[in-house]
Amino acid sequence: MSTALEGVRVLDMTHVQSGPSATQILAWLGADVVKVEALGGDITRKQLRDLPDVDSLYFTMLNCNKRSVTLNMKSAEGKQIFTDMVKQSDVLVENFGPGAVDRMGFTWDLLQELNPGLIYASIKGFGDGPYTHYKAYEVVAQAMGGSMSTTGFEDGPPVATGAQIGDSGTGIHAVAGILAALVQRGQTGKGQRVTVAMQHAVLNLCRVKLRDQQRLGHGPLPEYPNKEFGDSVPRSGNASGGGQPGWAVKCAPGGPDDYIYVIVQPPGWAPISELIGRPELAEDPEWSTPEARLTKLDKMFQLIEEWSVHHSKWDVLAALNAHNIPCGPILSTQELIEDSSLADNDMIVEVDHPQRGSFTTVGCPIKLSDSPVKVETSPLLGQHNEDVYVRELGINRERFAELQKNGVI
Ligand code: CAO
Repeated sequence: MSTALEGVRVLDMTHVQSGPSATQILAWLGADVVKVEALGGDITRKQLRDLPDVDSLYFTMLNCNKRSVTLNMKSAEGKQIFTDMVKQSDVLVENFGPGAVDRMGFTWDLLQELNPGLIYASIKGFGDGPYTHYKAYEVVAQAMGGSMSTTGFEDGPPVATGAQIGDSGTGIHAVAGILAALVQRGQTGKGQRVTVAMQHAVLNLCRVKLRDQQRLGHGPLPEYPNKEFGDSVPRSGNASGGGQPGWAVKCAPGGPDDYIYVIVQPPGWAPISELIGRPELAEDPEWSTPEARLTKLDKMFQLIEEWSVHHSKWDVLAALNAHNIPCGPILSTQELIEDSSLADNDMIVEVDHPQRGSFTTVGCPIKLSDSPVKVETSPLLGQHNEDVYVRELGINRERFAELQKNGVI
């Protein structure tokens, strides 16, 4: 079967997480992704290693289905080879520190001249302005995009979220931009520049918090558990903050992830009252309407917890779902990696790796009926030098050996 991005060639100059997460998705959608690495390789190959002398899971889990070539972009011959590769590519993606590709000598003007159809995507920490030249990592973007100030409890410090919204969240935004540019190129024949800033992507994901910032101008936010409000949206713990109240309540036997997140929609209150052994609350005007409950959400969830604490999160999940009540047990990483339904959905996948044996990774969450994804290993450093340089670029074997000897590849 063909794949959605068959025939699309991506020059992948990404490293660490944000960029690699984007190009991995492109590879899963069928693009031929050639990762161009400095001779020492993407720094993450050696970071957080769990086994000696083999590519780390940090690298293998973000670089599946790609090919790897090494190329010294600071050498004259390296630049020439890169020029030839640009001419044969549809998309160039990079996430170096600001200005790095320009300093290599490849400005957008030059890249367009070399290949007018090229789509050139960059991920940076920030847009134009006072922070343009600043580097950024995941939690920097969470800090400056609105996530940290709104995450955590009101009496504690700002908190980083485990979901990598700054890196992989930005990567997904970059994929959307690249795909849109490919579609537009189909109409115009022209490539274009795609830029995504991590701060902007996180802000986009924090959109509803800016909704609440503006609502705050008209008074306190009643669906927040907070009693006092200042000038900004406060950290609101586990409150959903949305139209339907929710909270994480404790379950048996009381371990760190023995909680379930419960949402109380209006029709859910009667069955919940029944389940928690307080059927009279379904009719009690003090409790029976969403407006009545809104003033005492903490007490409402306390009542639910007095029941849930005697049952496992799995039993509570079944009991609540029997009444169509939205809820979600808090799943630990161990529970997730062992979850057979995720494996059945190809979301937890075993991949053979030439050095590691096999490793477990997270599969592709985007399912296309006519473009199936087979997750394949990340490449070893420079594994595809010969494929790309000799067979595809037509460099003869003698020059190939010279390039190796001279530290160009
Ligand atoms: N050949 C020769 N040199 C190469 C090369 C190659 N193939 N590939 C990269 N390099 C060089 C670059 O030219 C650059 O050198 P100069 O600074 O001399 O121009 C250098 O390697 C890379 O610089 P960097 O600033 O990207 O790397 P860093 O480790 O100092 O910073 C990071 C890392 C992530 C902070 C920075 O890349 C960044 O801000 N990126 C944009 C935002 C981003 O994506 N952050 C998310 C990272 S994931 O958490």
